[in-house]
Amino acid sequence: MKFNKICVMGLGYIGLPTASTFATNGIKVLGVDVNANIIQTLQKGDIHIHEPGLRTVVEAAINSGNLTVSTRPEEADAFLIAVPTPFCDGEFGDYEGRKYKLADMTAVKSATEAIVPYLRKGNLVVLESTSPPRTTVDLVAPILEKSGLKAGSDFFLCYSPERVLPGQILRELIENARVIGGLTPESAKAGHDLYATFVHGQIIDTDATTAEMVKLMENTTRDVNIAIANEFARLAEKFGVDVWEAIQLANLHPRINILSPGPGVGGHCISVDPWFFVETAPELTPLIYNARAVNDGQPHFVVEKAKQAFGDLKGKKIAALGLAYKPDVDDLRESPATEVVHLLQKQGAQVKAWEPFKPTANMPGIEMASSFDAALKDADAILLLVNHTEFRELEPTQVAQQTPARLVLDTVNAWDAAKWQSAGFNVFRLGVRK
Ligand code: SAJ
Repeated sequence: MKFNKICVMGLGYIGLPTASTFATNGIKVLGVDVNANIIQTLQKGDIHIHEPGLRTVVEAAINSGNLTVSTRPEEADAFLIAVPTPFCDGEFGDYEGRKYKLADMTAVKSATEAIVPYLRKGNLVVLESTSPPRTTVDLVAPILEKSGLKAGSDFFLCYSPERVLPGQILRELIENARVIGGLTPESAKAGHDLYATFVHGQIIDTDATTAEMVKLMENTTRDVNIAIANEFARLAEKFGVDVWEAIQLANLHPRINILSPGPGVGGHCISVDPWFFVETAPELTPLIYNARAVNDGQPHFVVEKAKQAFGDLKGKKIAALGLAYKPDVDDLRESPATEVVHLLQKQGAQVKAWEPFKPTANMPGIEMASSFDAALKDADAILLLVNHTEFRELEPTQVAQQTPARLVLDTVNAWDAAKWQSAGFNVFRLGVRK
C-alpha cells in the first residue's frame, strides 16, 4: 500500500519524533495536537520537549514542507494515534483489598473520535499509545465504525507499540524491531508497508491484541526485575552484605542479569504500564501488583535510610542531587527523586534540590537550587538521587571544599565510597548496611 499523506494525532514524546521522521522520509504529514500552545510553538520553529537530535529533525521536516501542524485533522491515507494514556485522577479499583490505578483513556477516545469525520474507505488507522489489552478491538474499532465503515474490511486498523528509550528516541525509532498488530492480516500488511518507510529494524506482523500485550509485557518484566533488585537491596542491608557487590557477582552467572536498585521507578512507562494488566485482570496479577508496590515503596525506604545516615531529619539541611526520573534525561515525570524530596520535607528536613538537566524546573513544593554550588553551600548532608554522568564524575576533594556537609547518602552506587571517605566524607549507600 502506498501512503502520500498521513495524519499524526498527538505531538508529544512519541508523536512529534514519529511525525518528523515520516516527513523527512518523503511523506506529507499533518501533525495534530489539541494543545494550541504546542502548535504555536512548533509553528514558530521551536519545540516543546527535550530529546537529543529532535530539534534538527523537526526543523528538517518543517523546512522540507512535508510537516505541517494543526489543532484539527484532515483527510489522509493513514492516521496514527500517539496520545497519552495516564491514570485517572483520584479513582482506583479494588480487588480483595488491593487498590489499583485505572487508565484514563479519554485522550485515545477523543483522538479516535476526531478521526471519524475524515475516515475514508481504504484508509489505515494505527494506535501507538500504550493501552490496556484489547483496546484496539473493544474501544478504537467501535468508535471508528461510527463512520459507517467496517474495521478490517473498509479500512485497516492496527496496534503498533512504540518501544523507544527516552534519550535515544530518534535512533531507536529507526533501528528497533517494530511489531505491527493488525485487526486482520490485511491490516497488519498495510501497517507493515507504512512503517517500512523508515524502520530499518525487523518489522513483524501479528494481531492487535498480541501487539498490545507485547508492549505491556516488556515494561512489566522490567518493572518486576527492578523490584527484585530493590528487594535484594533491603535484604542485603539486613544481612550486612553490599548489594552492589552481590549483584555483580551473581551477574557473572551466564543466565542471570539482575538490574540495579535505586530510589524507585519513574517515568511515563515502566511505572504506569504494569497497572494496565492489573486493571484488566486483578485476579491474575498478584506478582505484577506486588512489584509495583515494592517499587512505589522505594522512596520510603530511601527516607528510612536517610534517617539512619543523617540522624534526626528535623531541620536538617539536605542537598538533593538529581530530580530526573533516570540518568542523563531532563524528564521529571513520575520521578521517584521528587517523591523522596517530598517525603524528607514531611519529616522536617530543609531540602534544596539541584537538577542540572532542568535547573529552572518549577516543581510545586520543592526548593530548586540555582546552581550546584548553591545546593551545597550550607548543606548538612548530601543525598545523591540520580546517576547523572556529571554527578558520577564529581571529584570528592573538590566537593569537600564547596560544602560543610560531611554526610553523604548515595542511592544509586555512583560514587567510589573509599575515595569519598578519604576526602573526609562519611559515606552511606543504599543496599549496604553501615
Ligand atoms: N531503573 C532502575 N534500575 C534499573 C533500571 C532502571 O531503578 O536497573 C529505573 C530508572 O531509574 C527509571 C525507571 O526505572 O526511574 C525506568 O527507566 P528505564 O530506563 O528502565 O525505562 P524508560 O521508562 O525510560 O523506557 C522504557 C523502555 N522499556 C524497556 O526497556 C522494556 C523503553 O524501551 C520503552 O519504549 C519505554 O519504557 C516506553 O515508552 O514504554
